[in-house]
Amino acid sequence: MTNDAADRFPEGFTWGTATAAHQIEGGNTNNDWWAFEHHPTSGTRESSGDATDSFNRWPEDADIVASLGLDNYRFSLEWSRIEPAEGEFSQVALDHYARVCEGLKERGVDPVVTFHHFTNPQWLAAKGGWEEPDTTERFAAFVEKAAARLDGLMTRACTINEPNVVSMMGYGLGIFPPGHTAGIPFVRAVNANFADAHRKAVDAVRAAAPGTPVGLTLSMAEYVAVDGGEARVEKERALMEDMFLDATGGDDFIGIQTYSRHRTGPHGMVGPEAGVPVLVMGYEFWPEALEATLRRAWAYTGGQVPLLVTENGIGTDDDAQRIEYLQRALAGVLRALADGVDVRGYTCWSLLDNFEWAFGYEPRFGLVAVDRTSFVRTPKPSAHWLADVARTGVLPPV
Ligand code: GCO
Repeated sequence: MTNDAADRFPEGFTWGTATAAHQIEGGNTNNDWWAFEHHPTSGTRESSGDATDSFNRWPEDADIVASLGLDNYRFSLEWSRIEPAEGEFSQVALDHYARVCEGLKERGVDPVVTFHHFTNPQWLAAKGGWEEPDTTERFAAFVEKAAARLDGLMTRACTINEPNVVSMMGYGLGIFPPGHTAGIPFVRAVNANFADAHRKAVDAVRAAAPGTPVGLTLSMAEYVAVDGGEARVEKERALMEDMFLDATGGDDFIGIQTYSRHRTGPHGMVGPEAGVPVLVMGYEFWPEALEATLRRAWAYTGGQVPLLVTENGIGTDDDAQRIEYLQRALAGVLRALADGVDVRGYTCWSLLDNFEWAFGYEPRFGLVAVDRTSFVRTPKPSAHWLADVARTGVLPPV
């Protein structure tokens, strides 16, 4: 680690903020998450319901991103709206997302489109979901269709969001759909399907929307070996990260998504360290994890593919803590840049307080608060703080 990092981001470094369809649109009743939320034993705290009503209010969201002067907005397509039954595509849904892209561009904001962000159409789940190798073909067909409609409108395409989280949470721990606790070999098999689907999706984007930069967005953590946990760390990372990093060769970027660190002993995760604040998500307040994961992704892949931070942020009701988190995380990005890690941009999770999956609406990751009844949006001080950094390219001292 060097101590002489500049306080300024390089020319062309991009700034954005992110959301995902199911977390903000509302009324996504035709996907597996909706079914899971409403299943009495799933453990999900509440229904996504109307979410932030962004299916209707996306112009307001786009106005906010533009008013903050951010370069781009990353959002996701809801597969169950676009392909409500297998092979049956909704022109209205495709046109909707095309309008979102156009609306962003009219406001000077680059659309960054994620094709899969956790949710699956219920028909796909009924056919076996991601444990079924044929799902990779079905996904590629959807990607090709959607990419063709959005050709020329997307600035970047992200194939699959955090496939490692979907497989571990859904097939290992049972807290995401389909709610299985099937064991590590099963998780590995699902991972392999996701890695294969990513490759097929890259090909589909390149065929249908040539020239659109495309990559995977991967959840990473700073793994710390505790009490002789080194071998265990290697095993966990191989399953959670390396299987996917191995599938990124030839991509245009790798999307790095980091929130905290994992302390791992010889038998598995050991939880937070005494004295380190623990967030509502149950993990440590540890903004330096971003620097660690950027360095690891870069070293592991041999610097072959540029990196983009496609998610980083914090669920908290204390917005001053959010600013501290962002500031320290961004200081880590500057240190990594100073050491030659090719990081092209930073995307904050999230634009809005939204539906945080099994946790419901309690964790608030937004730069912008959303009233749960009126849907009124109110930017927080952290939104203006990030806007200033993006505008000036200068990080105030930590
Ligand atoms: C994630 C996600 C988001 C979460 C965020 C905060 O990719 O895990 O992309 O959906 O809301 O990470 O936990």
